[in-house]
Amino acid sequence: MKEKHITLGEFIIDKQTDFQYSSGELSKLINSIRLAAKVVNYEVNKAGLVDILGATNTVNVQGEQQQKLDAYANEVFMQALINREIVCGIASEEDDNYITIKGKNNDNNNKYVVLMDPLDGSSNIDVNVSVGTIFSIYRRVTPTGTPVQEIDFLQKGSQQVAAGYVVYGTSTMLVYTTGYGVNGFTLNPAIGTFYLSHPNMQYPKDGVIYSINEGNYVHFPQGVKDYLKYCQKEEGDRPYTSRYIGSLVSDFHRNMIKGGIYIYPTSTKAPKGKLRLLYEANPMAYIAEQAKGAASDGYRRIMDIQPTSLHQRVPFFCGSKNMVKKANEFMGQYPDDANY
Ligand code: P6P
Repeated sequence: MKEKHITLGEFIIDKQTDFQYSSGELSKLINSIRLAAKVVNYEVNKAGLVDILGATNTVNVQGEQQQKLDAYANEVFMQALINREIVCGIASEEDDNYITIKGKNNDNNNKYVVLMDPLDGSSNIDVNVSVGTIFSIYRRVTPTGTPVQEIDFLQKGSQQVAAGYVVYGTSTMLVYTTGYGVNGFTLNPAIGTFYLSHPNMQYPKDGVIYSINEGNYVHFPQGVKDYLKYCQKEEGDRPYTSRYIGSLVSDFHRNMIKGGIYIYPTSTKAPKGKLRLLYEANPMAYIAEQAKGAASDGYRRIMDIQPTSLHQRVPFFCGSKNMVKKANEFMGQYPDDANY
Protein backbone atom coordinates (compact mmCIF):
# COMPACT_ATOMS: atom_id res chain seq x y z
CA MET A 1 0.00 0.00 0.00
CA LYS A 2 1.33 3.47 -0.95
CA GLU A 3 2.90 5.10 2.12
CA LYS A 4 0.83 8.14 3.24
CA HIS A 5 2.94 11.26 3.30
CA ILE A 6 2.04 13.30 6.35
CA THR A 7 1.51 17.01 5.78
CA LEU A 8 3.20 19.73 7.84
CA GLY A 9 -0.17 20.64 9.32
CA GLU A 10 -0.79 17.03 10.45
CA PHE A 11 2.78 16.81 11.78
CA ILE A 12 2.36 19.96 13.88
CA ILE A 13 -0.86 18.59 15.39
CA ASP A 14 0.75 15.18 16.04
CA LYS A 15 3.73 16.81 17.74
CA GLN A 16 1.62 19.18 19.82
CA THR A 17 1.75 16.61 22.61
CA ASP A 18 5.52 17.29 22.85
CA PHE A 19 4.55 20.57 24.49
CA GLN A 20 2.23 19.49 27.25
CA TYR A 21 2.61 22.91 28.90
CA SER A 22 1.95 24.84 25.72
CA SER A 23 -1.56 25.88 24.80
CA GLY A 24 -0.80 25.25 21.14
CA GLU A 25 0.65 28.71 20.60
CA LEU A 26 4.02 27.44 19.34
CA SER A 27 2.14 25.26 16.86
CA LYS A 28 0.17 28.29 15.68
CA LEU A 29 3.48 30.16 15.33
CA ILE A 30 4.96 27.45 13.12
CA ASN A 31 1.74 27.47 11.11
CA SER A 32 2.04 31.21 10.48
CA ILE A 33 5.58 30.67 9.20
CA ARG A 34 4.28 27.90 6.94
CA LEU A 35 1.77 30.32 5.39
CA ALA A 36 4.34 33.09 4.92
CA ALA A 37 6.78 30.63 3.33
CA LYS A 38 4.21 29.73 0.69
CA VAL A 39 3.50 33.38 -0.11
CA VAL A 40 7.20 34.30 -0.39
CA ASN A 41 7.87 31.16 -2.42
CA TYR A 42 5.29 32.26 -4.97
CA GLU A 43 7.04 35.60 -5.46
CA VAL A 44 10.59 34.16 -5.42
CA ASN A 45 9.63 31.63 -8.06
CA LYS A 46 8.35 34.28 -10.45
CA ALA A 47 10.86 36.99 -9.54
CA GLY A 48 12.38 36.81 -13.00
CA LEU A 49 9.07 37.56 -14.63
CA VAL A 50 7.94 40.72 -12.96
CA ASP A 51 9.62 43.89 -11.93
CA ILE A 52 10.34 42.69 -8.42
CA LEU A 53 14.01 42.01 -9.09
CA GLY A 54 16.76 44.41 -8.45
CA ALA A 55 17.44 46.73 -5.57
CA THR A 56 15.12 49.17 -3.90
CA ASN A 57 16.56 52.59 -3.19
CA THR A 58 16.83 51.72 0.51
CA VAL A 59 19.73 50.37 2.56
CA ASN A 60 19.21 48.11 5.59
CA VAL A 61 20.88 48.35 8.99
CA GLN A 62 23.72 46.22 7.65
CA GLY A 63 24.46 48.92 5.08
CA GLU A 64 23.37 46.45 2.38
CA GLN A 65 21.30 47.61 -0.58
CA GLN A 66 17.84 46.14 0.10
CA GLN A 67 16.64 43.92 -2.73
CA LYS A 68 12.93 44.32 -3.43
CA LEU A 69 12.31 40.68 -2.45
CA ASP A 70 14.11 41.29 0.85
CA ALA A 71 11.69 44.02 1.78
CA TYR A 72 8.74 41.99 0.44
CA ALA A 73 9.68 38.85 2.39
CA ASN A 74 10.17 40.91 5.54
CA GLU A 75 6.68 42.36 5.21
CA VAL A 76 5.05 38.97 4.52
CA PHE A 77 6.64 37.23 7.52
CA MET A 78 5.95 40.22 9.78
CA GLN A 79 2.27 40.27 8.84
CA ALA A 80 1.84 36.50 9.19
CA LEU A 81 3.33 36.62 12.68
CA ILE A 82 1.41 39.73 13.78
CA ASN A 83 -1.93 38.37 12.54
CA ARG A 84 -1.65 35.27 14.75
CA GLU A 85 -1.35 37.43 17.90
CA ILE A 86 1.16 35.06 19.49
CA VAL A 87 4.39 37.06 19.44
CA CYS A 88 5.14 40.13 21.55
CA GLY A 89 8.12 41.21 19.46
CA ILE A 90 10.00 40.60 16.20
CA ALA A 91 13.62 41.40 15.31
CA SER A 92 14.62 41.26 11.66
CA GLU A 93 17.83 41.67 9.69
CA GLU A 94 15.92 44.23 7.64
CA ASP A 95 14.95 46.50 10.53
CA ASP A 96 17.23 48.62 12.69
CA ASN A 97 15.35 47.81 15.88
CA TYR A 98 12.88 45.18 17.10
CA ILE A 99 9.17 45.86 16.82
CA THR A 100 6.73 45.52 19.71
CA ILE A 101 3.48 43.65 19.01
CA LYS A 102 0.41 44.02 21.19
CA GLY A 103 -1.92 41.14 22.02
CA LYS A 104 -5.54 40.78 20.89
CA ASN A 105 -6.79 43.20 23.59
CA ASN A 106 -3.97 45.64 22.91
CA ASP A 107 -2.21 44.00 25.88
CA ASN A 108 1.34 42.65 26.29
CA ASN A 109 0.30 39.06 27.05
CA ASN A 110 1.90 37.31 24.04
CA LYS A 111 4.63 34.91 25.11
CA TYR A 112 7.07 34.51 22.19
CA VAL A 113 9.64 36.58 20.33
CA VAL A 114 10.81 35.81 16.80
CA LEU A 115 14.12 36.79 15.20
CA MET A 116 14.52 36.35 11.46
CA ASP A 117 16.52 36.87 8.32
CA PRO A 118 13.57 37.08 5.92
CA LEU A 119 15.58 36.49 2.78
CA ASP A 120 19.13 35.28 3.30
CA GLY A 121 21.48 35.19 0.32
CA SER A 122 19.51 37.94 -1.36
CA SER A 123 22.51 38.98 -3.43
CA ASN A 124 21.77 35.78 -5.39
CA ILE A 125 18.22 36.79 -6.25
CA ASP A 126 18.99 38.34 -9.63
CA VAL A 127 21.07 35.36 -10.76
CA ASN A 128 18.46 32.71 -10.00
CA VAL A 129 20.41 31.01 -7.19
CA SER A 130 18.63 29.56 -4.14
CA VAL A 131 17.84 31.92 -1.29
CA GLY A 132 16.32 31.26 2.11
CA THR A 133 14.46 32.48 5.18
CA ILE A 134 15.88 31.80 8.66
CA PHE A 135 13.90 32.10 11.90
CA SER A 136 14.54 31.70 15.62
CA ILE A 137 11.91 31.56 18.38
CA TYR A 138 12.27 32.23 22.12
CA ARG A 139 9.89 32.55 25.06
CA ARG A 140 10.08 36.09 26.43
CA VAL A 141 12.00 36.46 29.70
CA THR A 142 10.39 39.75 30.87
CA PRO A 143 7.07 39.57 32.75
CA THR A 144 3.96 38.85 30.67
CA GLY A 145 1.79 41.96 30.58
CA THR A 146 4.75 44.32 30.27
CA PRO A 147 6.11 45.62 26.96
CA VAL A 148 8.75 43.43 25.33
CA GLN A 149 12.32 44.57 25.94
CA GLU A 150 15.65 44.13 24.15
CA ILE A 151 16.69 41.54 26.77
CA ASP A 152 13.94 39.26 25.40
CA PHE A 153 15.90 39.14 22.12
CA LEU A 154 19.42 38.98 23.60
CA GLN A 155 19.08 35.42 24.87
CA LYS A 156 21.71 32.71 24.35
CA GLY A 157 20.99 30.35 21.46
CA SER A 158 20.65 27.53 23.99
CA GLN A 159 17.35 29.15 25.11
CA GLN A 160 15.65 28.82 21.70
CA VAL A 161 12.34 26.91 21.71
CA ALA A 162 12.30 26.49 17.92
CA ALA A 163 14.36 27.38 14.85
CA GLY A 164 14.14 26.68 11.16
CA TYR A 165 14.71 27.78 7.61
CA VAL A 166 12.94 27.82 4.28
CA VAL A 167 15.11 27.11 1.24
CA TYR A 168 13.64 28.41 -2.03
CA GLY A 169 15.56 26.13 -4.37
CA THR A 170 14.84 23.57 -7.07
CA SER A 171 12.11 22.68 -4.63
CA THR A 172 10.98 24.70 -1.66
CA MET A 173 11.55 23.12 1.74
CA LEU A 174 10.72 24.11 5.29
CA VAL A 175 13.18 22.54 7.78
CA TYR A 176 12.76 23.12 11.50
CA THR A 177 13.29 21.84 15.03
CA THR A 178 11.47 22.36 18.32
CA GLY A 179 14.11 20.44 20.26
CA TYR A 180 12.96 16.96 19.21
CA GLY A 181 15.14 16.44 16.14
CA VAL A 182 15.03 18.08 12.71
CA ASN A 183 12.34 17.42 10.09
CA GLY A 184 12.17 18.62 6.48
CA PHE A 185 9.00 19.32 4.52
CA THR A 186 8.83 19.78 0.76
CA LEU A 187 6.22 22.02 -0.83
CA ASN A 188 3.97 20.59 -3.51
CA PRO A 189 3.39 23.90 -5.34
CA ALA A 190 0.46 22.47 -7.30
CA ILE A 191 -1.65 22.27 -4.15
CA GLY A 192 0.33 24.53 -1.79
CA THR A 193 0.95 21.77 0.76
CA PHE A 194 4.18 20.92 2.57
CA TYR A 195 4.79 17.16 2.92
CA LEU A 196 7.18 15.44 5.34
CA SER A 197 9.93 14.41 2.92
CA HIS A 198 12.99 14.32 5.21
CA PRO A 199 12.09 12.92 8.65
CA ASN A 200 14.72 13.03 11.43
CA MET A 201 17.45 14.76 9.39
CA GLN A 202 20.95 14.08 10.70
CA TYR A 203 24.44 15.12 9.65
CA PRO A 204 26.82 12.30 8.76
CA LYS A 205 29.47 12.44 11.54
CA ASP A 206 32.13 12.97 8.89
CA GLY A 207 31.98 14.63 5.50
CA VAL A 208 34.19 15.52 2.58
CA ILE A 209 32.72 18.90 1.64
CA TYR A 210 33.99 22.25 2.89
CA SER A 211 32.14 25.49 2.14
CA ILE A 212 34.03 28.78 2.47
CA ASN A 213 34.70 31.80 0.26
CA GLU A 214 38.32 31.01 -0.56
CA GLY A 215 38.57 34.33 -2.39
CA ASN A 216 39.19 35.78 1.07
CA TYR A 217 42.04 33.34 1.81
CA VAL A 218 44.74 35.99 2.25
CA HIS A 219 42.52 37.75 4.82
CA PHE A 220 41.79 34.64 6.93
CA PRO A 221 43.24 33.94 10.41
CA GLN A 222 46.13 31.43 10.37
CA GLY A 223 43.99 28.68 11.95
CA VAL A 224 41.59 28.79 9.00
CA LYS A 225 44.47 28.78 6.50
CA ASP A 226 45.95 25.73 8.26
CA TYR A 227 42.58 23.93 8.23
CA LEU A 228 42.10 24.64 4.50
CA LYS A 229 45.55 23.21 3.75
CA TYR A 230 44.54 20.14 5.81
CA CYS A 231 41.34 19.80 3.69
CA GLN A 232 43.37 20.06 0.47
CA LYS A 233 46.17 17.65 1.46
CA GLU A 234 46.25 14.25 -0.31
CA GLU A 235 45.83 11.88 2.63
CA GLY A 236 43.12 9.37 3.61
CA ASP A 237 39.71 10.67 2.46
CA ARG A 238 41.28 14.02 1.51
CA PRO A 239 41.53 16.23 -0.47
CA TYR A 240 37.96 17.23 0.31
CA THR A 241 35.59 18.83 -2.20
CA SER A 242 34.97 22.57 -2.12
CA ARG A 243 31.32 23.57 -2.59
CA TYR A 244 30.21 27.18 -1.95
CA ILE A 245 26.90 28.53 -3.21
CA GLY A 246 27.14 31.86 -1.41
CA SER A 247 23.77 31.26 0.21
CA LEU A 248 24.07 30.05 3.81
CA VAL A 249 20.77 28.17 3.81
CA SER A 250 21.66 26.26 0.63
CA ASP A 251 25.23 25.40 1.71
CA PHE A 252 23.97 24.39 5.17
CA HIS A 253 21.15 22.25 3.74
CA ARG A 254 23.43 20.35 1.34
CA ASN A 255 26.04 19.77 4.03
CA MET A 256 23.44 18.48 6.51
CA ILE A 257 22.30 15.87 3.97
CA LYS A 258 25.69 14.91 2.49
CA GLY A 259 28.06 15.77 5.34
CA GLY A 260 30.32 18.80 5.33
CA ILE A 261 31.38 22.00 7.05
CA TYR A 262 30.43 25.62 6.38
CA ILE A 263 32.86 28.31 7.54
CA TYR A 264 32.50 32.07 7.57
CA PRO A 265 35.45 33.16 9.72
CA THR A 266 36.73 36.51 10.84
CA SER A 267 39.03 38.20 8.35
CA THR A 268 40.78 41.53 7.98
CA LYS A 269 37.72 42.50 5.90
CA ALA A 270 35.21 41.15 8.46
CA PRO A 271 36.91 41.39 11.87
CA LYS A 272 33.91 39.82 13.66
CA GLY A 273 32.83 37.58 10.78
CA LYS A 274 29.87 38.34 8.52
CA LEU A 275 26.96 36.25 9.83
CA ARG A 276 24.66 37.65 12.52
CA LEU A 277 24.54 35.76 15.77
CA LEU A 278 20.86 36.21 16.59
CA TYR A 279 19.05 35.37 13.36
CA GLU A 280 21.60 33.39 11.35
CA ALA A 281 24.20 31.62 13.51
CA ASN A 282 21.99 30.73 16.49
CA PRO A 283 19.04 29.22 14.58
CA MET A 284 21.35 27.31 12.23
CA ALA A 285 23.41 26.14 15.24
CA TYR A 286 20.26 24.87 16.98
CA ILE A 287 19.26 22.93 13.86
CA ALA A 288 22.81 21.63 13.42
CA GLU A 289 23.03 20.32 17.01
CA GLN A 290 19.55 18.78 16.80
CA ALA A 291 20.78 17.04 13.62
CA LYS A 292 23.79 15.66 15.55
CA GLY A 293 26.16 18.23 14.04
CA ALA A 294 28.02 21.07 15.75
CA ALA A 295 28.43 24.85 15.51
CA SER A 296 31.18 27.04 16.95
CA ASP A 297 32.89 30.35 16.43
CA GLY A 298 36.12 28.39 16.08
CA TYR A 299 36.61 28.33 19.84
CA ARG A 300 33.29 28.12 21.72
CA ARG A 301 29.81 26.67 21.14
CA ILE A 302 27.73 29.22 19.23
CA MET A 303 24.69 28.65 21.45
CA ASP A 304 26.70 29.48 24.60
CA ILE A 305 27.58 32.99 23.40
CA GLN A 306 25.82 35.72 25.39
CA PRO A 307 24.48 38.23 22.81
CA THR A 308 25.10 41.92 23.46
CA SER A 309 23.41 43.56 20.47
CA LEU A 310 20.68 42.69 17.94
CA HIS A 311 22.84 42.73 14.82
CA GLN A 312 26.15 41.54 16.21
CA ARG A 313 28.25 39.38 13.91
CA VAL A 314 30.08 36.19 14.81
CA PRO A 315 32.51 33.79 13.09
CA PHE A 316 30.67 30.59 12.14
CA PHE A 317 31.95 26.99 11.79
CA CYS A 318 29.03 24.62 11.34
CA GLY A 319 28.51 21.08 10.11
CA SER A 320 29.46 17.44 10.68
CA LYS A 321 30.56 17.02 14.28
CA ASN A 322 34.02 15.57 13.53
CA MET A 323 34.75 18.23 10.89
CA VAL A 324 33.89 21.10 13.24
CA LYS A 325 35.98 19.43 15.96
CA LYS A 326 38.98 19.23 13.62
CA ALA A 327 38.57 22.87 12.50
CA ASN A 328 38.36 23.95 16.16
CA GLU A 329 41.63 22.09 16.83
CA PHE A 330 43.40 24.15 14.16
CA MET A 331 41.86 27.38 15.47
CA GLY A 332 42.86 26.42 19.02
CA GLN A 333 46.53 26.66 18.03
CA TYR A 334 46.02 30.46 17.84
CA PRO A 335 44.17 31.36 21.07
CA ASP A 336 44.62 35.10 20.52
CA ASP A 337 42.25 34.90 17.53
CA ALA A 338 39.48 33.89 19.97
CA ASN A 339 39.23 37.55 21.02
CA TYR A 340 37.59 38.93 17.88
P1 P6P B 1 30.33 36.18 0.74
C1 P6P B 1 24.54 36.02 2.17
O1 P6P B 1 24.71 37.42 2.09
C2 P6P B 1 25.35 35.53 3.35
O2 P6P B 1 24.93 36.16 4.52
C3 P6P B 1 25.23 34.02 3.46
O3 P6P B 1 23.99 33.54 3.04
C4 P6P B 1 26.35 33.53 2.58
O4 P6P B 1 26.85 32.26 2.97
C5 P6P B 1 27.42 34.62 2.76
O5 P6P B 1 26.73 35.81 3.13
C6 P6P B 1 28.17 34.87 1.48
O6 P6P B 1 29.13 35.89 1.77
O7 P6P B 1 31.16 37.22 1.45
O8 P6P B 1 31.09 34.87 0.58
O9 P6P B 1 29.68 36.65 -0.53
